[in-house]
Amino acid sequence: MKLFYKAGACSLASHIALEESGLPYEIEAVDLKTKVTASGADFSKITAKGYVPALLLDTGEVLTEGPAILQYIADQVPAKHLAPLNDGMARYRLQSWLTFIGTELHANFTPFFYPTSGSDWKATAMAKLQHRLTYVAQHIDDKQFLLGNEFSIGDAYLFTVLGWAKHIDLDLGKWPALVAYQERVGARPGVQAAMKSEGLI
Ligand SMILES: N[C@@H](CCC(=O)N[C@@H](CS)C(=O)NCC(=O)O)C(=O)O
Repeated sequence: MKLFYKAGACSLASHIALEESGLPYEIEAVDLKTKVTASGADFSKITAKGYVPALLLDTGEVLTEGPAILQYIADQVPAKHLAPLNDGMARYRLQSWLTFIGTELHANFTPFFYPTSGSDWKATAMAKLQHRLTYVAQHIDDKQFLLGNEFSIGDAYLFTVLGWAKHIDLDLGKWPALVAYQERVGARPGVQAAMKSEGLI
């Protein structure tokens, strides 16, 4: 498998999942402005969506959309418990979290990363982030990880998105549970390896 990524972007979650899976994989950086990959390939031909993450499978197929990629990786290695088995409520709870992180957190960081975003949009997004992060902090308060005591792909995604707070005017210090969670997840060898490989630490 090969993961197309941009350092520190949402593709970091897939990178962490690959590390945690123990599966063999490669990575290739993408310049999202020019849509050219590190080896000089036209990224628009790999995925017409033009954004990361994109996972080139061993079959030659390309899978896009972070939550789908994360679940694909987890399902290759069920013994690693990166996602609950797809046979009951626990999996739907994970999907609920992946959707929440994607649409309520990730999407509300987006305006801060584009110079053309207006101040009204940013103010609305910041208010939503404050509200949603308070919800996450309350949920995580008595837990090690998003789903309880075991790390999952939900944590790979949440950790990645929380890492963006330092790039915008959002101090996570007001939620000690989130700061402790960030430290806990960030200390995992798989997370450290993915971050080192992207030049983030
Ligand atoms: N819906 C996509 C969104 C992916 C996304 O937002 N990717 C960003 C980086 S975090 C990107 O590549 N942006 C460049 C672009 O939109 O052209 C997913 O969940 O995978």
